[in-house]
Amino acid sequence: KELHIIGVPSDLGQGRRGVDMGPSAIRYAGLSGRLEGLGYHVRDLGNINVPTPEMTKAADHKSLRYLPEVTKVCTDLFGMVNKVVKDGHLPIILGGDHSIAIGSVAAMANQDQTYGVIWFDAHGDMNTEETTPTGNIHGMPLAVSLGYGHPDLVNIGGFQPKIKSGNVVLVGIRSIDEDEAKLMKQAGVKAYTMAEIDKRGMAAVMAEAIQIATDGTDGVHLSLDLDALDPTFAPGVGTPVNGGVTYREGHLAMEMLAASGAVVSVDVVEVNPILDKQNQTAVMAVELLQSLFGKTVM
Ligand code: DIR
Ligand code: MN
Ligand code: MN
Ligand code: MN
Repeated sequence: KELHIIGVPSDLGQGRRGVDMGPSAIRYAGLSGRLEGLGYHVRDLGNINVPTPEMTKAADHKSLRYLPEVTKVCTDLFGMVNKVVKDGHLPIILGGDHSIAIGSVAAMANQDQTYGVIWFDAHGDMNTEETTPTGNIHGMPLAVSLGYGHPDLVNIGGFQPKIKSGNVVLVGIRSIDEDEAKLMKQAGVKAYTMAEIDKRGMAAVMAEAIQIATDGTDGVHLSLDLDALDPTFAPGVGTPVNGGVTYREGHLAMEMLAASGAVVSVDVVEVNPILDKQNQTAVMAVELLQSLFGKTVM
């Protein structure tokens, strides 16, 4: 299996500039070479074309900012990831903000096989137009994938919902909006908070998460928001939240996913080099991907 990298330099789903430079920062941190070092054939397909916020003069929707642009970007990404998977390769999608996962999850859901989803995040990403406190679509992609939200987003790819809540797991959450929590409960998404990771340990939590995401499915899509990690290790994200996943907990989670052999596609999102120190968040992302793709001590 070849690893195919797709960059999505979008900051349309986020309030702050800079996360559009995530794909460059992650490439600069040596992603392709590190994965080749593990014995993979790696192909970088370049970036999807994404408009900048400054290009859009149209009246913006307050509770769904840049809706037409995000819809277009996610539809393009859907097409590209769809082709990579149909050709038998494993897509690694570099964000950009987390709104792009609407496109990648849609593409995985469009295959003959079924996939579970493990969503690493400080946030729930379960807001809708009705619940969002910010209007930023990067706070909505999990809800959209489950069929909740604006029809333009929910229907990308021409079908919905993309995933069943019974095979979806959130890991690392510690910042959930009030009305977002209601939808999470209603949707029945399994969510592992940081408190639960503290109490039970990452190993126990990940063993359960992998069990849920692989139960009756043919593989797992990992959506990795770098803000799941503690800002000590990943300061270069748009919405850092203290009390996150540590360096070793993050690697343990990736190592357990590697051992499961279940991961078939990955998003790496929310890296913002402008807010970073010495590109350490992109370096962290690359190191986590090395563990995810099988790097071990010996
Ligand atoms: C917040 C922040 N819940 C929102 N979400 C973020 O805007 O909906 N997701 N940062 O990654
Ligand atoms: Mn997110
Ligand atoms: Mn987040
Ligand atoms: Mn986000």
